[in-house]
Amino acid sequence: KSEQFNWDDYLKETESVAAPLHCFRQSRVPPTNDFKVGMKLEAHDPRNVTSVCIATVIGITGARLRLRLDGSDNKNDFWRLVDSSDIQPIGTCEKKGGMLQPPLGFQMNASSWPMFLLRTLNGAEMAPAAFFKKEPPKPVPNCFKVGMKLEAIDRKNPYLICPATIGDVKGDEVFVTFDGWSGAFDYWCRCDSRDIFPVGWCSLTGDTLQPPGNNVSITKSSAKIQSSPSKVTRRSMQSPQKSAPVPAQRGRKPGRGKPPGQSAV
Ligand code: MLY
Repeated sequence: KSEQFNWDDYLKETESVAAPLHCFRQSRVPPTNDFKVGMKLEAHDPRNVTSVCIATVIGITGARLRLRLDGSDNKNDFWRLVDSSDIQPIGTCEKKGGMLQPPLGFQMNASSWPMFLLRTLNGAEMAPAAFFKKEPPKPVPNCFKVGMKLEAIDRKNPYLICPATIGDVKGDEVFVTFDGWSGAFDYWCRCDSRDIFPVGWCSLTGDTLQPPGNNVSITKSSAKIQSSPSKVTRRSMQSPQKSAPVPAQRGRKPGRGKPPGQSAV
C-alpha cells in the first residue's frame, strides 16, 4: 500500500504512450456529477435494452452512477456515466409516447407493475434534467494503436477501472488487455465504447483507478505482443495463472483473443 500508482512513472517504466484523448468517446473535460444517492431516473434495462425502467442512484463514483432498477434485486446493479445516453430524467419516456417497463426479473407478479410504479414514484426525489449531460460525439476513425495505454472498465467487475493496454486493433474495434492480469478479463469493444477512458480520467473525476495486477509480468508496451524476460519489472506468483512462472503474455500474437463482435458483452 506504500507507493501509489502514478501514470507518469508507469508510462516511463513501461516505455509506453497514452492513447490520445481524441481517440475516445469521452468528453475532454469530464462531466460534473451532481447526482445524489436516492435520486430516481429512467434507464434502459441493461438486460433488455429496449425497456426503459425506473432506476435509483445507489452510489456515486467519479462521473459514474451506480444504478439499481426499481423492482429488481440487488444482484444486478450497473454503472453509467452521467453523460450516458442510457439514462434520462423521469418523464422522458412518457413524453416520447413510451411506457415504463418492469425490469427483467421483476420481483413481483407482473400484474402488480402499474401499482408498483405509482408507489415507487410517489414522493420520489427525481434527478433534475440539468444533471444529465449530453453524450459526446463518436470519434470517427479508430485511431488506437497497439501498445497504447488507457483506463478501462473491467467488464467482469464493472465498478473497477483499471490500467490497460490496446492489445490489438481491427476495424472499428480494439482489444483491451488489463495490465498485470492474465487474459481472463480482456475484451474486444468498439473504439467508441463508453467503457474506455484516457489516461488520467480517474484522477480528474475522482473515480478510483485500480493499480495494475501483479500476476503477469509488465514490461515495455511491446511486451503485450512479444515479451523479453530481461525487461520484466513486476511479477509474482499470484493467482489465476495455470502454468506458473513463464510470463503469461509471451508469444502472444496480434489477433489472439476472441474475434471482434463475439465478446463485446
Ligand atoms: N476478485 C477478482 C478481481 C479481479 C479484478 C481483475 N481486474 C482488475 C482486471 C479476482 O481476483 O479474480
